[in-house]
Amino acid sequence: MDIVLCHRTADFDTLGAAVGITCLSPGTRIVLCGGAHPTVRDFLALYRDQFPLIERRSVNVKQLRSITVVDAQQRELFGPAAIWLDTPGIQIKIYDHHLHTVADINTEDRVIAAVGATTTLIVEVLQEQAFSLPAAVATVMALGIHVDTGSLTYPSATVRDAAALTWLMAQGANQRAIATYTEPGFSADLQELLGQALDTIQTQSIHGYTVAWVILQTAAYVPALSSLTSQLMLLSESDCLLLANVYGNAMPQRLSIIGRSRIEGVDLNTLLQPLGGGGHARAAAATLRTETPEAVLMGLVDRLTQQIPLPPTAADLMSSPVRTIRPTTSIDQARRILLRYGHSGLSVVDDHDQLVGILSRRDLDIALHHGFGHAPVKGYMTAPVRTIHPQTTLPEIELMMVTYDIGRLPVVDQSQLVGIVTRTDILRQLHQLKHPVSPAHRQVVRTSMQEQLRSQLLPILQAILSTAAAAAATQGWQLYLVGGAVRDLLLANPEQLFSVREFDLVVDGVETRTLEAAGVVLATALQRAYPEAQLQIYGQFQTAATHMACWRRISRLFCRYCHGSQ
Ligand SMILES: [Mn+2]
Repeated sequence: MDIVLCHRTADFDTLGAAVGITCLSPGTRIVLCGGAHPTVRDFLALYRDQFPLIERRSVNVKQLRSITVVDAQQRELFGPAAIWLDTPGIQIKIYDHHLHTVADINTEDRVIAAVGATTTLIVEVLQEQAFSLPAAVATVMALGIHVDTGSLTYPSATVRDAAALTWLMAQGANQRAIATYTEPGFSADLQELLGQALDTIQTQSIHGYTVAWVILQTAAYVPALSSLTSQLMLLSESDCLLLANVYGNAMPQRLSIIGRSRIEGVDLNTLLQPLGGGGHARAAAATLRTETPEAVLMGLVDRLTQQIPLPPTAADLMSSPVRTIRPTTSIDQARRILLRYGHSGLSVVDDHDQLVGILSRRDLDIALHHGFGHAPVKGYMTAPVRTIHPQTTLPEIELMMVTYDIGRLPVVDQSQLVGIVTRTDILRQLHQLKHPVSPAHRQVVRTSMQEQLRSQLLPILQAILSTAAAAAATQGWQLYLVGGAVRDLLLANPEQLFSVREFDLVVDGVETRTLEAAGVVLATALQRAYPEAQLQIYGQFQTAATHMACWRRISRLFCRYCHGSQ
């Protein structure tokens, strides 16, 4: 006899995977090892006859030939059926997608992969062997993938899960049944518990993330508490939630803990493993006996808050220096600058470099629409301006952008404008976070390299750059380091001082007209500072190069004047 075991409190993934196994090897019977999730129970009340289920007590252990285990690899999750795994000479095979649990079932035959649902692994075998499935089978397997991947929205969902769902749809999975069982209503009991949880939930803000916890006392074990946990997390707008349920009268008390998190860097599996629980980084659970449930929960909250990484701050995310204009700049000039540099807005500063307003593309459009191209921007800019501090965290910045619908937040330090964080900076960061990386390798996507230049560039080269930058500043120009030197600096070993053989510098300013011969002007200024350098001027391109001897090697500096695109 061949059997496939569904873990305790069977969910759709373990059931869907088990049903798939019975198609792969006909004659295999399914054993539910200890109850089922209420929604699965409701589903089976109608669909039971479509699948070859067998009661645990009807299994003739002496005739057992093979056991397939799906969606778990720990013996205790199979309740009393676990002893069957010790039957001498029995073939055991495991299919699972929990990568970080400690397996204690003795077999070499394992298919373990980082997919959103175990069912996906079985679908891939069925698809490869060109099976065609009855609609009820396709439906329960699709439910397994939908429920375990949040209909492909959880970070654990993969392309393989999506492909498996596509195939199951083609096999006739019933969309109406899927809709019914993926979003089940809350029972009266759960509704009451949810109310109680919302009244007593506690929250704490850690580095801008909301961490929440709640403890619920009930007379008996509550099934489907995991769906209540997900719902509670949504309603309380928390980023991480630990729900504890103390139940029964026996001493020590039974405590079950369910965790949900959407904070990158938090690993609930690691958090709950010492208590004998586990699961995934973002969803895990544990059940234990304890005399001090509150102390256990508070201990977990404590360790959880220590796991929360420091999020990137404005100082990490901002672009600097900021392109600024004066309140007296005309709307037409501002429009030209925006067009030329592809910015979505400009910071307006007064003569003391104090930020006095922001001119967004929207403000500009309004002014132009009314024919006020010649008017100064001060009449159309947004003021006062909401600003942030270099230490403002990513979650706080995101919240401000969403709450006030603003796309650019100037970063102000001691009343000086030091940078700007735009929607693009935030998206770049959030997008990076979508691809899981280990905390050790995670790094902020930096848009400013000034700090790196200051700390790593060879002092003599820094001095040359500073001289060129100062000369540019006196003309009201901005100077950019471009080309190979930037690439080399990005790739440089942060532990070592960095040297380059040549720099490419681009000069640019608001008024194209004043930029005439800028390369020549700057090269001349450099030559004044370094009289030993030779100056060559290439008239045609208004490019100048100074050849100068410095620090035992020849550093060639090319100052290129770059025409604007208009
Ligand atoms: Mn699963």
